[in-house]
Amino acid sequence: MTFSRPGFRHPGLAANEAGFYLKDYEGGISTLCAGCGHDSINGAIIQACYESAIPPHRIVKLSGIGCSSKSPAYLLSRAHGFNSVHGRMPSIATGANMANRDLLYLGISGDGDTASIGMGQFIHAVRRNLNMVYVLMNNGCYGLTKGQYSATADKGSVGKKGEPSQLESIDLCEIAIQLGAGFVARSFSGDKRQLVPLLKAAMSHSGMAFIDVISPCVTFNNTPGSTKSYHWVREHSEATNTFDYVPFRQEITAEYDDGASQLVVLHDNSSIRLHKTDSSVQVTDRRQAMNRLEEYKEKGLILTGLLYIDPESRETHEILGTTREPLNTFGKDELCPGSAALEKINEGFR
Ligand SMILES: Cc1ncc(C[n+]2csc(CCOP(=O)(O)OP(=O)(O)O)c2C)c(N)n1
Ligand code: SF4
Repeated sequence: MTFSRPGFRHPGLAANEAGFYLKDYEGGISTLCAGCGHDSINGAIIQACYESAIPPHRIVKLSGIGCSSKSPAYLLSRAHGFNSVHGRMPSIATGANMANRDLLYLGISGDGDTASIGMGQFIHAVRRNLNMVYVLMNNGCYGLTKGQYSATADKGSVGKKGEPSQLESIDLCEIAIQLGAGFVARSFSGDKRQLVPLLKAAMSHSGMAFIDVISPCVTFNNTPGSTKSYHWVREHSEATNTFDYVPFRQEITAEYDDGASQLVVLHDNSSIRLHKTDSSVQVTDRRQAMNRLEEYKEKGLILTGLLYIDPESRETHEILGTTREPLNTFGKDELCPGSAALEKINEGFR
């Protein structure tokens, strides 16, 4: 059953620079459990798209299967959408992106969807540095199928039923950094102040922007012994940096404390102004990013914020040297250049 929102909008609410209201970015009413972290992330995505003034019809929302993957029903009802099979979102995103590079690809997945059945798909999309925003709603369990541990559940973490998790957990941020994602961040569904600017920066980044958002499952994995519960994450998270996202059209008037801030310019000339909690933190250094993640894990802490960024990142189309034009804009002449052109191509293979 689909629950749709009433068309009413508060007359006092302002339109963004593209002329759209917050309402234009909303979707159907959520059917997730009350208090589910995924709903907060969806709210942050809606806010980030509205503030970034991206026309909704320029966005493609994609997902797999799971409570998290139901999210595209709850946001961006005016965007293009594809709800794929379990774990297959990255290949659908790859195909669509190859056909039309002009749209913003927003993939939403769960830790079960990505770290188990979809792991092979995930790592290859990352390795190709596909130009997309990949939001992982990470609750450490399979919410939709009643709370079994997922591969991101920490060893020793205790869910609602059964034994503590016996296996090593997979850290998808480390994998993303290692395999070449140009933008990797971790956040918490309960921290909108951090998550919204992270999403806006991710949308401006060219290449794979992966955000692992810890998102408690209130029904199956919000127990005192779970490392993905609201209580645990609030008590054990540490931000690597706080930052502002500065859109290109805005004048950049950064005030820096010596040695404590860093400006990272993104491909569209927007920028991220980082305020580092520790001035030795170098987010553009891949090895440091990996070490930092491990260091905090050893201390039993969850490191949040922007973990790694490569401002020189080259996305799939740049690597492959493909055409700038979306394939659906090609006419007969481009698609069929004639036998002389074909002969020339064939000549190159002889
Ligand atoms: C091919 C296939 N295998 C298994 C399932 C059963 N299944 C549905 S959702 C899911 C896991 C969902 O976990 P996650 O991606 O973490 O999402 P959550 O529900 O926790 O948000 C599984 C195993 C399925 N739908 N399809
Ligand atoms: S079962 Fe868990 S993940 Fe699914 S909607 Fe409920 S709280 Fe969210």
